Amino acid sequence: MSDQDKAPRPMKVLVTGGSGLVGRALQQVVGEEGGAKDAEWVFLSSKDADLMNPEETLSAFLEHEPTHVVHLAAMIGGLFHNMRHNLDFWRHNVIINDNVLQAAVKVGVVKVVSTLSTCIFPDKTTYPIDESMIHNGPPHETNFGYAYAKRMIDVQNRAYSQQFGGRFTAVIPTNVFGPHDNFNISRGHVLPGLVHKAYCAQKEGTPLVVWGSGRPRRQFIYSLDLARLILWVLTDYDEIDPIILSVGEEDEISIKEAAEAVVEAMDFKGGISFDTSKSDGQFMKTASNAKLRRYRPDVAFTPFKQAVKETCDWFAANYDSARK
Ligand code: NAP
Ligand code: GFB
Repeated sequence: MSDQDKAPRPMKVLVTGGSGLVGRALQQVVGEEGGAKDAEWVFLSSKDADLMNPEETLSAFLEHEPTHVVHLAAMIGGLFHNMRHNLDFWRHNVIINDNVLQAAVKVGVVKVVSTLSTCIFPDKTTYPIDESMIHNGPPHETNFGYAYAKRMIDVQNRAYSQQFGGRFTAVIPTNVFGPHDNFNISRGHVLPGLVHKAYCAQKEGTPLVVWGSGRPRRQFIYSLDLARLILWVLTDYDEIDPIILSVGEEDEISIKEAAEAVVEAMDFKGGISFDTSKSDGQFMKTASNAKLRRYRPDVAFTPFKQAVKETCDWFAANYDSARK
């Protein structure tokens, strides 16, 4: 019996990187609010398969036979981790991405949603950045390894979709934060780093040290809001071209303002100091969410201070088990 005669397989979604910040948010949203109708969900961690290994990757895909994939798995980290490991960020992500997309084709996955980042856009650019600008020039020198690896997903998506006809697309989140983040101070991102540092400074009676000048600007999206949007992309977005998933330009804040939000959420009384010997990294990467709003005029985001408070409360309640 040909494939065409077979009834379409029931929807089964395989999530790579299911144990990370975004993966755990997706698990929560699917569990509490329902995922795609009647779909079965499988969330992988590296314990299930090392996606750097092509055999283990294919074996996981053959075991689960997904119809859809949300590809979150990656080597990721904050500015300072990227600055120290550009080659590792390039190699790990290029290998993981090729293994995952190749395995998806081999088991007949009909749609893959991969993840880029707003930090992969050209450093010298006009603002706000939009989806058309990904390949218009070199990325910032602090994270070029990660940036080029992620940009190749967009190239692969076009090639796979052209050659095999599947719908391989990608989302482009801005800086994400929330429960289950990587709170490691030297390898993690700014918000979890500030939460962890404020928690320790509170216990030690020392000031909160913010790295850099505090002047750079960022847009932050709460992991649960991002998870809801990824779910929408999985079920309702049919372009191969990627889509930025971010709060609006008007919600961009400075690192100093982000630190002040953490101080308020933790009721921290120890004062803030700035270690300007540390890099500021990219000053800004203001992204437009106009394309998202064209599709989803109703889109709403958790108020930033509420999201920071929920993240701080989660960290304090899960300090012993949190990644730090
Ligand atoms: P994360 O918290 O660091 O989680 C990474 C996930 O990838 C974990 O589940 C990890 O598994 C898995 N993984 C890493 N290496 C693996 C390997 N060799 N084999 C199998 N699994 C592996 O990352 P995240 O913040 O959730 O990011 C998810 C996606 O969003 C990434 O593609 C990232 O580039 C993108 N993104 C993130 C941000 C952000 O600010 N966080 C911003 C823009 C885009 P283990 O738990 O077993 O290690
Ligand atoms: O999240 P982050 O590390 O990465 O933020 P990027 C770096 C900015 O926050 C710099 C300041 O301006 C830092 O000086 N900062 C202040 C801190 N205190 C801290 C702290 O305790 N920890 C950290 N990490 N920063 C990343 C890319 O850029 O964006 C990655 O390098 C990734 O590839 C991520 O895509 C989303 O936002 O600068």
